[in-house]
Amino acid sequence: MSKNMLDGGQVIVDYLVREKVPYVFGLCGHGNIGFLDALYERSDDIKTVSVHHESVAGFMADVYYRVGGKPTATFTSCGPGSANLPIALANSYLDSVPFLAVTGNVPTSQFNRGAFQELYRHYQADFPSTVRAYCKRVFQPTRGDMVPLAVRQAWKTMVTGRPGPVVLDVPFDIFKEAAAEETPKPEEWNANISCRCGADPEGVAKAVDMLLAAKRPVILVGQGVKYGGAAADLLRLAERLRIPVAWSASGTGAIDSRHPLALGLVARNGPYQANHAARTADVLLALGVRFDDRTSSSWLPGYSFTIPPTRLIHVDIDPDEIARNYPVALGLMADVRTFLHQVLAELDSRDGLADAAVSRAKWLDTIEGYRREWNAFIAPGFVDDASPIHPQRAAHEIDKVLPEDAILVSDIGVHHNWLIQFCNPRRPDSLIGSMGFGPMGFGVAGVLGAQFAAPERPCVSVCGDGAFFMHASVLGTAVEYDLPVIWVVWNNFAYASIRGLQRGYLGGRELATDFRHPETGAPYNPDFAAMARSAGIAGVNVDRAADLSEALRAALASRRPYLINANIGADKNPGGAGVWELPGLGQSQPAFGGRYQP
Ligand SMILES: Cc1ncc(C[n+]2csc(CCOP(=O)(O)OP(=O)(O)O)c2C)c(N)n1
Ligand SMILES: [Mg+2]
Repeated sequence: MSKNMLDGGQVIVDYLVREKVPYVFGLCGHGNIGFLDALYERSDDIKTVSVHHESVAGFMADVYYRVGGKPTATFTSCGPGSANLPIALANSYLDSVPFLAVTGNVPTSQFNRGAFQELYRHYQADFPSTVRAYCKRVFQPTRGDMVPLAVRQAWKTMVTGRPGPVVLDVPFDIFKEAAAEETPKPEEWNANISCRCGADPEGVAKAVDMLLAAKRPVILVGQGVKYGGAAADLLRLAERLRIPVAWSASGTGAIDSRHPLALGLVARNGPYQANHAARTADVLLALGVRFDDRTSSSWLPGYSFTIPPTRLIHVDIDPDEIARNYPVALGLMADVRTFLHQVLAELDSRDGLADAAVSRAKWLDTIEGYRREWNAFIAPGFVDDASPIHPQRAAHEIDKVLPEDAILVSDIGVHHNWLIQFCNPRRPDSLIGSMGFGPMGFGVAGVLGAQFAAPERPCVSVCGDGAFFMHASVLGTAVEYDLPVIWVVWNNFAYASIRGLQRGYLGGRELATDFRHPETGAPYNPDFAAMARSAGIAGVNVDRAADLSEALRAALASRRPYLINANIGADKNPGGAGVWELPGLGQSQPAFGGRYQP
C-alpha cells in the first residue's frame, strides 16, 4: 500500500471523526480487529467503548442520540457478534433513531467457501439479508476503494428524511485494504443537506382555516416534535391559539407536562382528559405521530379517537405514515418544525386570532372538568403505603425525587406503562422509552448511552427484573467507564406484563411468566443488590415507598453507579380511559369512562 493511502478502516474512522462522532460502542471479534486497529490510531479523536453484549452497544448508541441529538456508531464482529445486534437495529429503526452499525464480515477471498462464521447457504457473506427488515439500508463495500462512497452514502441515508440506523458491513480484508488518499468531506456530501421541507403553502392556509374555525381542537404530538427540535414552536402555537396538547408515549415531554394546556398521554392507560378530549375533538392536529395501536386504543373508535367525525390534520416527514390508519381531512408531508414556522407566519397575517383564543375558554373549562374527575379517581394510589410497593406510588415517588434535569430511561414492561402514566416530564428527554419494537434491555443498557451524552445530568434506568437479569452485564460497563447511572429494578418477580395478559385474557392460565423457587414455590430472583455489590456498585433493597424515595435520593447524591432493588406489587395494571385489543382474545375495558359515541 502506498504511503499516502488510507485503508478501509482508516477511512471509516476518519469519516466518523470528521462527522464529530465522539464515541463508538461495540464488542470485538476476529472480524473487526482491523477496524479496532484504525480506532486505536485515532484514540485521541474518538473514544472506543467496549461492552459485554452487542445489543447493549446498539441501545447505547440509540439513547445517546435521543439525548445528545448526534448519531454515533457501533462495531461488531462477523457472524454471532453482529447477530447479537439486530434487536437494537430494529428498535432504532422503528423509533426512527439513527446510528451507524459497522459490522465485520468474512474476507472477500473466502466468500462462499463456508469460512468460520460465514452465512453462506443462501448467498455469500449474507449478513445484509439478516438485517434487511431491521434497518434503513445496508452497504457492503467489497473492495477498499468502495469504502469512501459507502461511508458517505451510509451516513447520508442515516440522517436524511426520516432518520434510522444504517449498516456498513465490511469484509475482514477491506478494513486493511487500500481505500483512498483522502476521506470524503462531510461539508461536501452531507453537512449542507437540509430535509426541513415545508408543507405545501395552500395546505398551510387550509390547516390554519381549520384550526381557527374549530370549536374543540386538540394537538397530538409524537416524537417527530421532540427529535425534530420543534418543542419551542409547538408551545408557541399552542399558547397563541390556546389549543390543548396531548401526546403519544413517544411524544412524552414535547411539552412540559405541568403546562396548563398539557393534557397527557393518549393511550389505553392514558388519563381521561387526554383520551376524552382527543376522541371528542372536532379538529385534531397530529404532528410527527404515527397512530400505533397503543396510542389509538387498537384503532377501536370512541376510546382514543373518533376519526371521522373528528377532522384529522396529519403532518409528518414520512408520507408513508399519513393515512396509514386514519382518514385525513388534510395530510401534509413536512418537517414538523418548518410546518410550525409556516403556521405561525400564516397566523401573523390573519385577523380574529384573539376571538379564536377567547372562544376556546369553554372547551378548556370542559377539559378542566374531565381533569378533576380523573384526578379524584387516581388520588388513592398516590398515598397507598402497602408493601410490596403500590406501582402507582412507586412511579410517583420516583417522579417526585428526580430533579428537573434528570433523564429517566424506561425499559419495556408493566413498569413502563406505570411510568408513562404517572411521571410528569418537563423536558423532551426527561422520559425515554421504546415504543416501536419494544425490546427488553433497552432501558437497562440505554441509560449508559444517556450518561455518555449528558455526563453532568442524573441518568436513571427504571427496568423490570426480567430485563435487568437479561442484561446484567451493564454493571461491569458502568464500573469500567465510571458512569454514575442508577438502576431502579422494578422487581415484581415476574414477566408481569405478560402474566397480566394471561390473567386478563386467558382465565389466569399462567405459565412461564413468573420466577419461583423450586422447593418453596415462593417468588424467586437472584439478589440484584448483591449482584451490584459484587460488581463494585452500591446496591440496596427497598420494600416500602418511603424507602424507595430515600434510596433514590441517596443514589443521586452519591454520583456513583447505584442499584436499587425495589419490591413492587405485581397485581395491578395501570388503567386509563382507553383500551387495548388482542385480536381473537378480546379487548380490555376502560378503567374510567366509557366509549364515546357521537
Ligand atoms: C427481548 C424481549 N423478549 C421478550 C419480550 C416480550 N415481553 C414484553 S414485556 C415482557 C416482560 C418483561 O418483564 P420485566 O422485565 O420483569 O418487566 P415487567 O413487565 O415485570 O415490569 C416480555 C417478556 C420483549 N419485549 N423483548
Ligand atoms: Mg418483572
